[in-house]
Amino acid sequence: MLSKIIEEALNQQVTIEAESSQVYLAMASWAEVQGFEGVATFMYAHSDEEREHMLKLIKFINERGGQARVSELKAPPTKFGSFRDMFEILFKHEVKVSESINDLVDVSLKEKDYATHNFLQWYVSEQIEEEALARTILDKINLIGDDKGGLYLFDNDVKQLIGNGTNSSIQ
Ligand code: OFO
Repeated sequence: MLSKIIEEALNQQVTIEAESSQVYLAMASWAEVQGFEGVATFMYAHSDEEREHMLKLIKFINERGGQARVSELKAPPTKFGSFRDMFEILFKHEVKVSESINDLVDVSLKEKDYATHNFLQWYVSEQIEEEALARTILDKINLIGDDKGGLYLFDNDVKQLIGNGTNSSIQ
C-alpha cells in the first residue's frame, strides 16, 4: 500500500511525464511544418515514449492501492526558434526530469518504500540514456551550425536514433 506522501509524489511525476509528451508532440508538429520529416518522426516517437513512461506510473500507483491522477497540463510552446534551440530545450528538459526522478527516489527512501524505490530504478537508468542521447544530438547540431546541407543530412540520420533512449520495453 502506498503512503499518501508517495502517492502524491508519484502523481506529480505522472503530470511531468504527460507534459514531456506534450512538449515533444509540439516539437514534432513544428519540425513537420518546417519540412524536417526525420526530426518530426523522432519527436513523435519520443512523445509516445513519454506517454508510456506516464502509463507505467499510472499502472504502478493503481496496482499499489493508490489512485492515479490525470490532471490538466501546461500548454507547450508552439515555436522553437532553430533546431539548435529546440534540442537545447529538450536537453534541459531531460535534466529537469532527471532531477525530479532523483527527488522521487529520495522520498521513497525517506518513506522506507522499497517497492517504489525498486520500481524507480527503471526511470533512473532511462534518464541516464535520455540525457546522453540529448547531449549527443546537441553536439551534432553544434557541429553543423547553420549549414543547410548538414541539416538535411542530420534530418535523415536522426531517425536512426529513435528508441535509443529506451532501456527496455514497457510492461
Ligand atoms: Fe524523457 O523522460 Fe520520461 O522519464
